[in-house]
Amino acid sequence: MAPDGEVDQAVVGGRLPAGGADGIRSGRDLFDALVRIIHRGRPPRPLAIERIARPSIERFEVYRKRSVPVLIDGLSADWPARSNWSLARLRERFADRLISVIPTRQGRLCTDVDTGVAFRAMRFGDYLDVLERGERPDSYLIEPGNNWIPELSDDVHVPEYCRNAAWRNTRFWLSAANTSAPLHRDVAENLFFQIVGRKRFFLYPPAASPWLYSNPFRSGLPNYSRFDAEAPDYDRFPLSREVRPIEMVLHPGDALYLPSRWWHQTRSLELSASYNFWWADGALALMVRAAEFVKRKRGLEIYGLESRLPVRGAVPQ
Ligand SMILES: O=C(O)CCC(=O)C(=O)O
Repeated sequence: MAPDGEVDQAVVGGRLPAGGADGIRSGRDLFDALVRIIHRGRPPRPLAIERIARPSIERFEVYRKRSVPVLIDGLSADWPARSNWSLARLRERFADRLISVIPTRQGRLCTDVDTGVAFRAMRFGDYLDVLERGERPDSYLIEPGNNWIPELSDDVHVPEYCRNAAWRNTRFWLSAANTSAPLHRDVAENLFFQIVGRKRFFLYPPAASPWLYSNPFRSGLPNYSRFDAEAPDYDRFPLSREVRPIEMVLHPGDALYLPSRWWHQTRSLELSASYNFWWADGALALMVRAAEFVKRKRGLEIYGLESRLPVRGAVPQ
């Protein structure tokens, strides 16, 4: 709901759309408008992403402390996942397991601004059938790595950068070509590994948030944006024209360090398998736990997501 027009006029200062369907509709929009004013309406500058070979912990910490994403070569070179995650091998090992998926529409993750995302359980073999036919399932396999198919964690090595983190979580992502996840951000640090196929990422720094039309704080998806970086609608979201995304394509073997709160939108360009580690220490770990607590209280999806699904890793009879 748009608050009264006075607010609109007070904060516009030439930077905000005057009303309109996606002008100031919530407290969040008002908050973002104030932050834009504090930044004198200047969005963050574009950044070039470096590619480096396996850094020492000390070198990695330089990027982490500055909240700068970086592409890292060679981190998964010795992972069994690199040979184990063909469709045929996955079928051999896990066809009868249950997996968790989020429904998709035309390859795009289904989200609901009121209720968040809804996971479903299905038999892994049925999901693989569709992928093996070269078709796109009507869902995206997004699997909490250590829960449903715990053996997946034997195929990866926990990176040394997050091995001793106070809070850690993982996910396995398997999708057909042209499956996409909308623009969103997470509180935790993220090291994202592309194992099979190529995946495109659009990234924006946290400082771009006031230009990205976040959902309201109290929505089911407070960490998601209403803006689509792949198909920008600048009539509805004129401010987003001022922030250009960083676009990159991850290839098998690439790892992307995605710092806490960086916005990201993804699309698998071909059949794709990925794995990521989220982690947090110190105050960030407290924030992650607080966010999980609030989401759990509200019945929304959380990183671990197990609470919503009926059975864990069960073999259907
Ligand atoms: O791989 C994807 O499609 C989404 C990845 C993602 O959102 C994440 O790692 O936080």
